[in-house]
Amino acid sequence: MANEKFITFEGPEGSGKSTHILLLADYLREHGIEVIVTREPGGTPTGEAIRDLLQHGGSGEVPVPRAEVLLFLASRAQHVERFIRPALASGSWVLCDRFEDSTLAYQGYGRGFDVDKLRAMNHFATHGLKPDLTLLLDVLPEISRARLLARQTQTSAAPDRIEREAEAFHIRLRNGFLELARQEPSRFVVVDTVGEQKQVASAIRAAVIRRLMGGDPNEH
Ligand code: Z5A
Repeated sequence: MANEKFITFEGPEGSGKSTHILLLADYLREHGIEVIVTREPGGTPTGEAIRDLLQHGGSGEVPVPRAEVLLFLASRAQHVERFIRPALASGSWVLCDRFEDSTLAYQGYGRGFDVDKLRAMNHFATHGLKPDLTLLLDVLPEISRARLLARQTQTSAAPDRIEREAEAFHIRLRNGFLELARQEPSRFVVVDTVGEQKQVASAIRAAVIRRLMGGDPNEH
């Protein structure tokens, strides 16, 4: 139906990215669009190995903050060149759970590294690839904490290193994401995720139809 598009999902943990990326993929496939879903860190064997190092202490030691930045970027460079660009070149739409804005929000606004320097490093890693649309799923820190707690209780999974960060970190992070969206309104759509999942899914579909499919959401 349409030319390839690159859509990223961003937001704090527990905002519903993993849930809604799959719902949007189903919707697009129903409309005859070929879709590939991927994530960061990860998406390639190298990226998944880096994910293990970063999130589950795969090396037996915690990476220092500068190493953490470089590991996220290494995962991204591999992902863009080996997975995302080839998928776009084959005509697929690519939906990616986190991309360069997560580095600006977590390592920049969250950890305090210089945001402009991180932008330049992102540009190096992505070789200039930018999303056509970024859906920022917004959630208050207390709501995201409650959702993650409920999920951990259900699955008995332990919180990861970033989930254990202090409240102030999560507030800076959310404000950082909102600031990034304010700076680039033509790329971002901010979706409030307080409502039920059905309402959130329909807001996401409406944004995609309006921004990328040239349509009126009421007609779909
Ligand atoms: N990170 C970084 O620091 N720098 C970078 O450059 C990159 C990443 C790329 C990746 O974690 C970590 O890496 C992440 C940022 C950092 N830090 N942390 N922590 P990940 O990929 O493992 O996890 P995540 O991206 O943070 O996602 P998540 O915790 O799985 O959350 P989510 O995908 O946004 O939400 P979900 O799994 O779809 O939903 C969470 C729960 O809430 C689930 O039980 C849902 O059923 C429920 N939910 C979702 N929506 C709703 C609504 N609307 N109402 C009620 N309940 C809901």
